[in-house]
Amino acid sequence: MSVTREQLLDMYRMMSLIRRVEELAAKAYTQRKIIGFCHLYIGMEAVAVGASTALRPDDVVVAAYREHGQILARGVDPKHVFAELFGKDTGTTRGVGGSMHMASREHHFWGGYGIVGGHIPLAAGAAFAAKYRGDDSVALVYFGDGAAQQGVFYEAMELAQLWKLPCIFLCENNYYAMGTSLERQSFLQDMSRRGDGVGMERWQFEAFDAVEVYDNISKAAEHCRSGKGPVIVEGITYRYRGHSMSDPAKYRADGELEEKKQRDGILLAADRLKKEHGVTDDELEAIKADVDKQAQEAYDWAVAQADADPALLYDFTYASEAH
Ligand SMILES: Cc1ncc(C[n+]2csc(CCOP(=O)(O)OP(=O)(O)O)c2C)c(N)n1
Ligand SMILES: [Mg+2]
Repeated sequence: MSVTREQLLDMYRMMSLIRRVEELAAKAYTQRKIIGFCHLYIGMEAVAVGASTALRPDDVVVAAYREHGQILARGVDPKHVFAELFGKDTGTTRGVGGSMHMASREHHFWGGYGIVGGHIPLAAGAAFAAKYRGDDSVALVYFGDGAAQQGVFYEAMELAQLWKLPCIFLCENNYYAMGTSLERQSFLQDMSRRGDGVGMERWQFEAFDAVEVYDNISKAAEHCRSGKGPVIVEGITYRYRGHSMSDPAKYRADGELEEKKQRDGILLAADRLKKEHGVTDDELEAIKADVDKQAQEAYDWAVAQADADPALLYDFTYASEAH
């Protein structure tokens, strides 16, 4: 067993927290408390939680726009995530970014970006910085199967490989890019094979079980830290909701969602905790209740915060002395 009982309990708690935060966000969106786009991470929690558990606090994470769960998994308080969603001054990006633009300097989390694939070179840049400084931190970038069709992704991989940068390219293959299924958008079904063209270490793995994700990302991080250069890994996952809040996801085959839910990351972690560590149903229920309370308190706190200051709007567009 690669993770300890305590780590697995923390992973179970974090996956449950992400799901609850996302459920509350979905509700808030329908009440127009959240404006603009909103992409939920429900169903994919095991990826961010397994990956974050395998990383060190000083490692950099770069994310796209489906990043609420990814920033929570790095330890950012749900209060600030909700505040950002509601456009409040105490949000992760002072309320001027919203759902698609959450970042935390303290947590080395640099997201999110709405241009599909456009964020991937930033991770190569962060990995370059780590190598230049001579520390052994790594950069990990999350991107989708759709982003793996973008040209800029190849350029980032090529430079990372040429300069042996400590970068983990983590493709979250959830089978869809908006409403377009993987078979309709890509000849290759295994995005890690994109690495072959630049001679990069690569592999594909199933990312439904957070422990499996932990093992694979630990291996990838070890590879990068030992100076062997970047890796590209593809985690097979699935999103339960539509692409964004405006998508009812009618393009799925009948029964597909129900089938995928059999391998729900929270259920798999609960199974492991019970079978491998003797954790009881009551203990798991208590964690769920505690998480629900934490999420609701964070939500209520955020609703009561002051709105973002419109005068800040341009401050974050260009670097300045003040920030
Ligand atoms: C350059 C660019 N092209 C198109 C879009 C519109 N768009 C937004 S998300 C998306 C799908 C991306 O799918 P994927 O990379 O698989 O990520 P997922 O949403 O599944 O997490 C598209 C085409 C965009 N935002 N940017
Ligand atoms: Mg996708």
